[in-house]
Amino acid sequence: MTKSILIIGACGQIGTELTLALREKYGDVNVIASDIREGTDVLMKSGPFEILDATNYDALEDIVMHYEVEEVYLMAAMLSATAEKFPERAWTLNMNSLFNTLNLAKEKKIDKLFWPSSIAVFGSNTPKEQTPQHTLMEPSTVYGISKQTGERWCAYYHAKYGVDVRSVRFPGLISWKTQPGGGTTDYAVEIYVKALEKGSYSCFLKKGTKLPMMFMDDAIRAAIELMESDGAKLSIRSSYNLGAMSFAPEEIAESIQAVIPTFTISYNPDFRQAIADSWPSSIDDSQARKDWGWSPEFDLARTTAEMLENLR
Ligand code: VAH
Repeated sequence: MTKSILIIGACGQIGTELTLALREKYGDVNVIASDIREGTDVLMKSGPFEILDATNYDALEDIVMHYEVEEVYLMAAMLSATAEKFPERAWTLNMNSLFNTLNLAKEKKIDKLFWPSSIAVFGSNTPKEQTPQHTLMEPSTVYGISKQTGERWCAYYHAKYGVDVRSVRFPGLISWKTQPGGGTTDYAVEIYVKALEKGSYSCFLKKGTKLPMMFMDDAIRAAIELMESDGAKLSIRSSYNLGAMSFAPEEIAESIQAVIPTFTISYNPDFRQAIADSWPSSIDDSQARKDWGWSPEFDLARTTAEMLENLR
């Protein structure tokens, strides 16, 4: 019997590609996409879709009961840069959507939940290189605070109620199918678009700002592999560190110049520089590799090739 899966926030940067990948794997009709607004034509044409405000428990429960949903991927959130502009709205969306899904699992209305955390849970006094799975975490952004608190609630609901919730701390994600929205790492997507459009890019982070990054195909595979792994082997129910590569803006520029020699980059840091400065430079994801066999497949050169080829 194929499982019934609900994606909340299916029109976002991760949600769009996650929905298409899950439909490919489990069949279009078994994967229900939902979001506060409609998404890309490709997404909307590929299977069932419901308009859903993830902070509305009754509306969420109706969809879960109607489609007999067994697994939920909760991808709806307000990201770091936007959350600094609307702190209360960010907290409400990021936390109430999580409580709604954790409570559905507690009441046994769904069997399993995936919820993405982020490297944003770390702060300026966290060790920056090879940031450990367990370490000092004093996030200084609304988004990071909501993700750190969310991790604690996930661990609590697992320990107290046996909820099967699984999570990874995503680094900055690079994709071409959907524009990212409101993130500090979005420069790593914009740079490719501008390289093709204008041949130059004005970067909102300064040279030398090294951050953990990942190509979207790796991120989608990580979420699905974690959800399909043997729960008995999972020693972390807050959120797993997850890594793939780390680089600074000038390194992306160099990888683009290897393909487009005339490409130029300039640096004009804005308020997002302080956010990026509070985050790690690289991540120790050895616990994910040990517990459920994580292994990334995309490095910067392969990412640049994929981005330029598909955006062209
Ligand atoms: C953001 N893309 O920039 C997200 C992510 C690690 C960064 O959480 O807010």
